Amino acid sequence: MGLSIAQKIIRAHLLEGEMTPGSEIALRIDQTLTQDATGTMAYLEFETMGVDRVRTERSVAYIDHNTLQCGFENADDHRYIQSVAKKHGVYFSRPGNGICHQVHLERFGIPGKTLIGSDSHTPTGGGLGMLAFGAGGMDVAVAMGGGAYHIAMPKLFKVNLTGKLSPYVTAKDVSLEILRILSVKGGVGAIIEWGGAGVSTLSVPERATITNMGAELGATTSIFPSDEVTRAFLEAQGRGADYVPLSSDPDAQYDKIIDIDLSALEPLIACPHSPDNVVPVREIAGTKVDQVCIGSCTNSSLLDMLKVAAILKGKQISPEVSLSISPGSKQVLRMLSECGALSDILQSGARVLECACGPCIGMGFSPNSAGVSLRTFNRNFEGRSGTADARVHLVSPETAAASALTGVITDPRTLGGALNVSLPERFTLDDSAVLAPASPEEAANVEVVRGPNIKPFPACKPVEDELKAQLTLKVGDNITTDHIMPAGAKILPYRSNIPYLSKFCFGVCDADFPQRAIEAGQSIIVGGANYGQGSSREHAALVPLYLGVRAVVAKSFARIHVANLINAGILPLTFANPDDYDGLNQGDMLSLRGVFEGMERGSVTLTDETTGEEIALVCNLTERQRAMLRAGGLLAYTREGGI
Ligand code: MIC
Ligand code: SF4
Repeated sequence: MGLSIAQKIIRAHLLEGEMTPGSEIALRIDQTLTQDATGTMAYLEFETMGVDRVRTERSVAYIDHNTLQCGFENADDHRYIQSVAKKHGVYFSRPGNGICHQVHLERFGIPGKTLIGSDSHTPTGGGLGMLAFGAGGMDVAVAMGGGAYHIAMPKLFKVNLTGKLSPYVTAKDVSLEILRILSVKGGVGAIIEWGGAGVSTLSVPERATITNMGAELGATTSIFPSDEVTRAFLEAQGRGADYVPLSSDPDAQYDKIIDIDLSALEPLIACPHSPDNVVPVREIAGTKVDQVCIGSCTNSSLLDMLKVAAILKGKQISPEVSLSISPGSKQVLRMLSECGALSDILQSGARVLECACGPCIGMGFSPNSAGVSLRTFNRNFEGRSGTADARVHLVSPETAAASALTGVITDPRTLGGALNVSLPERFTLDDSAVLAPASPEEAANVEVVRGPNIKPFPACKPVEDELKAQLTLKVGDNITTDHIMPAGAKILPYRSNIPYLSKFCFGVCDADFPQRAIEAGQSIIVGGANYGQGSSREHAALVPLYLGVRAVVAKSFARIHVANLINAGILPLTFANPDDYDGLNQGDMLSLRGVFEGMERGSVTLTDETTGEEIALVCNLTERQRAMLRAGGLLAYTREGGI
């Protein structure tokens, strides 16, 4: 039987396991990336492993999320990351150089290689034919130390593209279309391969927009073939030597095939508060807009920005709209400036922000009260923008720019004409903001600089055979890690200070939770379906751990979050019968007995001591995960000699 692209890359990197969907596989990892908001923790974890120098082919530490430096906290964390990277063989991308995924695509991604990153949008690299996964910081630390990355072998979905996008219909609309079809849970447990005749009509940045937003489907990762379009992109980046062709065999088998005719698509928009709440733009055209933000790792490439500049050229934005533009990288910003497009953007009245995540992670630019914000980003979760009652919509750069001009939601096709924008044959190359690590000989003299904002890591405890704990929080379906551990300008500086962060845990759902959890001592959280979707932040596991959470019972979990819970030594359990969720009430005293045997068997009974009800739970863990939970999490497990 022929192999798909993902299967070919997995086979070439398989250290353990078999490529049977659901069974655990261990993969050799060629490259890693970190960003600052998850990176501090990842490097602290790496340091505890006692490995002198990273054992990957390339590891890069980016500073892109929290670049405001409102106080010493950030600046200190950046210095820590810069020094620890230098000492241990990691390249350091300075603040201002750009968003990790955009810069990695431009400068470091290589078709056919494996990449894990402590950021859920790492699959952006799939646009270049990399097998790239988002992961928790601990998993990235282990990979930097030369350890394997363990995942359940995913199912394979294929999206068969035909036709060609019409003017003003974009790769973002393809992403929104697949979200409309599959929903935010539809990709869980699957790798999505994009193929078909339509692929050759999409440039690498367009492909990367699509693989980036595969994270919103819950997919393990997404990948495109590596073809002549890939070669041209790499050559334009001065990296033609990195090109390798990659395609699936004609008889490769997939678990699901979805057909999308690019010619039939129209501009789409995701309405509040979920990326899968998608309708055609024309259906809500005319709605007044307060703010438009263009950028983020989804839509900040040179191609995106050139289209935006072409739409804005010679026009003024509506006086009612505040428009921000964050180019994805210094390369993009420089090239916009070199070709004059930056002037077109500036004369329109737009505000140009730093090449960083910025408003996407609530680092400023929060909308006004109940404001309607149109963003070219990938997430519109409630409260993520920093304004609790904001109404955030996700759109393409074309829809965003057109709406900024008119002041109302606007289908960009009404602009008329066509945008004649193409990628250059050569990008401006300047890697001066990427600092190389010290040589192995010099590394011993590099001092790692630690600021006072770095607080000790919360103590992980081994799972016990018996657990009696209060149900301190019951939440519904599709809870995101932004609900569990919010980000934004006020608290992002504290990503290396778990005690401080804990005050904000579940703040969006129930601000009293942290206090209640502390009073309860030990607790259990109950969640609905797709618990923990969204960001890879391991803080959404470490902070509950600090607050005494010992187990989470949910209808189902998102992939990265469940791995983070296990890495932190928190027991994840699912309902054998999802209807049993209804019988559990916040405040009930719950108990689990015979946990060790239950973990081996794959099932355990939960007793609700308050109501007397017994509930069957599933405990679906691999042998390695059981060992990690018995040891008290991944770090304890690696210290005991596991990998
Ligand atoms: C996000 O988009 O939610 C983030 C911020 O990039 C996160 C990482 C983080 O929380 O630091 C992600 O996607 O993993
Ligand atoms: Fe940054 Fe937003 Fe991309 Fe996350 S989704 S990496 S916050 S730009």
